[in-house]
Amino acid sequence: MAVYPNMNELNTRSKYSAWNLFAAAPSHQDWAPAWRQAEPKPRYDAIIIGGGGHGLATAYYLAKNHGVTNVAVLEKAWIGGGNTGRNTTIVRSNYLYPQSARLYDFALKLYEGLSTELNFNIMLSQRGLITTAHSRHDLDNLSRWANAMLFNGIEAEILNAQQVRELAPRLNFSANARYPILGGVIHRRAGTVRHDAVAWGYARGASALGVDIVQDCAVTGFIKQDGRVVGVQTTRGEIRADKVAMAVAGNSSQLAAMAGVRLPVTSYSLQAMVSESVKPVLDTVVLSPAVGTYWSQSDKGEIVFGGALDLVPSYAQRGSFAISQQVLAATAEMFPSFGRLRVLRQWAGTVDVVQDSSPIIGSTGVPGLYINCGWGTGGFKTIPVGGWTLAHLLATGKNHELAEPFQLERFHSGRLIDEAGAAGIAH
Ligand code: FAD
Ligand code: PYC
Repeated sequence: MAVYPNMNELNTRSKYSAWNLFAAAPSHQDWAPAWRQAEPKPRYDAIIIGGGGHGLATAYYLAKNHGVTNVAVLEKAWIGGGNTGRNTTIVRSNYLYPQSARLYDFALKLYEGLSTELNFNIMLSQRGLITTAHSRHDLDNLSRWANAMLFNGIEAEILNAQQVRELAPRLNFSANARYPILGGVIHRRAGTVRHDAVAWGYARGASALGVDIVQDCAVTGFIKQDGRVVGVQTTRGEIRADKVAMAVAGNSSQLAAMAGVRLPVTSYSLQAMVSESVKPVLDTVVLSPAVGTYWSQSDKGEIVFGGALDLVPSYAQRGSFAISQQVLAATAEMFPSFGRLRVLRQWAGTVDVVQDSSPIIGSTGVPGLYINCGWGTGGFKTIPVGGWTLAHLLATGKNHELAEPFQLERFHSGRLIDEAGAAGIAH
């Protein structure tokens, strides 16, 4: 029988890569590392700060789409260890406004081809997402949402209560349910993607094209010359570059402040949980805005569920008891049989929330420094498009047309894109 080492022992500096985890099992020896563990060079054409999905995808598309390969991704800990490895893996493109629909649907289309593109199974499962309605008011809101989606060319179907029941029979359809289910909307192309695989697949692809992925390398400051960012200070020394981009999610405002940029971002904890594994009991993703909770079942059989932001600005990656309690109570109410499950793990990530619930992708106003941030509770689904558009800007000096509406400048012009209504888990 395979004997696996203690997880604490594995979680040490020199053992960050997934390959090492598998290599620890006697039956999985001699695997080639999926990406090179690079040492930082003194100079690059471009530096990407943050080895989450967005940073790694940016590096991959810089190399793949634009032939820019003298690139480093600098990650303060291990790749995918931020929100990319902490999220609940839901992908969808059911947003309200045309600018968002274009951006989010391009991301979903890239996800649809990503396993082939990267030759790495990202385990995309388009099992559909049902958003439930519990009152006449909810039905009206969902109709408006579905109509906006159809108008933007995104598929959506309004369901009656019986249709919801056929798709998710374990929901609470009892006559005295506190949140009676009157219907819902299904977005059938939505689903889940294995989050680690996205980080590892992009890392592997970028590394194969020549990108240096440098873990355990925190950026601690910016080097400026005549007002222009020309490099970064790091825990492993100074590194120069013509262009520096940051994709650091929950740390965006802190890091940008080091370069003198003030962002309209507030950081909050967002938490989630998984239960013990059970046989297949939930074939779709279900989201109930009324109870602020959502559920899916992982390929391992765990029920994956989570709730709203903590609503107290914080950098603590644990989440408050009040929200945990709300999520658990909502789960027992909405799926009575899940009340008997044991919760295995609870965790949180720090998400960067922007007032209009839309991302920022573009220039920072400081020459040489570019940014991808503000995805709040919903930026896993956009990793491919975040990388694609930021790479375009770095390589060409021009905003990609999909990213044009999402500039920092919109907070001066007032052209906000308020997606709070479609954020799913509100932010
Ligand atoms: P990250 O993955 O956080 O990567 C940023 C990286 O930057 C980190 O690895 C960090 O260590 C590094 N970094 C920070 N500071 C520095 C520094 N100074 N120097 C070097 N490196 C640095 N989105 C969805 O679309 N669907 C979901 O179902 C979903 N569920 C979620 C559930 C939870 C509980 C959470 C917390 C988030 C969820 N999200 C979801 C949001 C999603 O996870 C994020 O928007 C997305 O992962 C952001 O990706 P990223 O690459 O920008 O950030
Ligand atoms: O963006 O779909 C989403 C989401 C679900 C849970 C957290 N974020």
